[in-house]
Amino acid sequence: MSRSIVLLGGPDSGKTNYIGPLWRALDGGKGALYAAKQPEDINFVLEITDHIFAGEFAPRSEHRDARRDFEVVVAATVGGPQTRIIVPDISGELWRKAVIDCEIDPDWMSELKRADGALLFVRVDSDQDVRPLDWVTSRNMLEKLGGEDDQGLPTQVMLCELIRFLETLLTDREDGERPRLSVVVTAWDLVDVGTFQKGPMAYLKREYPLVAGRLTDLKDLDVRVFGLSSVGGDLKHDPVYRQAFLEAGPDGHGWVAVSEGEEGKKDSDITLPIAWAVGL
Ligand SMILES: Nc1nc2c(ncn2[C@@H]2O[C@H](COP(=O)(O)OP(=O)(O)O)[C@@H](O)[C@H]2O)c(=O)[nH]1
Ligand SMILES: [Mg+2]
Repeated sequence: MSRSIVLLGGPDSGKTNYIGPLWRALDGGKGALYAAKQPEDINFVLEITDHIFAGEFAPRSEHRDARRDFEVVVAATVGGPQTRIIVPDISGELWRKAVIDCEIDPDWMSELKRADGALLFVRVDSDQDVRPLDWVTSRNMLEKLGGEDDQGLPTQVMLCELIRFLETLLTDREDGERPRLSVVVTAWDLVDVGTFQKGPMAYLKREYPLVAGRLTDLKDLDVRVFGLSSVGGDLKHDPVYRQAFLEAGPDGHGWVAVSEGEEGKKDSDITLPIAWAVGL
């Protein structure tokens, strides 16, 4: 089995809190994809689901030196073609290097070159957008960007660079089609009704116009935008939702909002952004 898909996103974009519910969905096998093998680091997944089952988001990893990549093998049907889904645990420092010095970590680079599809995570209301973080605070970068006032810019610059990497590095699919990129707007449960109905692409156009423009221009990638709520609501700030979540049991709360004419519709299959990137 040679196919792989990478899942990327800056720090705090919702990757870890997707992995837990994703594993439960893949293991349950009710969605478009199921898990063809147990993940090697099943403890990592269990640590995440422990938090979520207790009605909390999994916290950010404290020990940044202990890198924890996640990998799971998925398939659509028993005995059908398998794909490795890889979520590299990329530190703020590595992001900074990639964006500022255009220097990608060799392991990460070879993963990208092997992959024929990707998911890119962007989170709604990420406080990392307004609160400086390691890959944004670099004096170097702020100087390069000019204004320190435009808080949205660093994230956009990072995302645009990432899209450029994906465009040049991802490999063509076996069927000759362009590599697929699922752009996933996470914590989609946080947006207001109007924003929800306009859909995640309209959200990107408003909040990240450079990124949205870049996505519209892409020639070498086939792009689709999804809204995602890994746990179905705001466990941190919405006690009523949290209570309902705890009472209903741990699984099946997450959903995906699909773009393109079907905005406003929730699908409970959170494997969909991966399934589309795989080519289903
Ligand atoms: N409302 C809401 N917030 C989420 C969801 N998923 C993640 N978050 C928030 O995003 C934060 C960062 O998520 P995390 O998975 O740690 O991001 P990572 O750094 O990319 O692994 C969490 O602490 C939550 O506050 C979701 O489905 N809904
Ligand atoms: Mg994480």
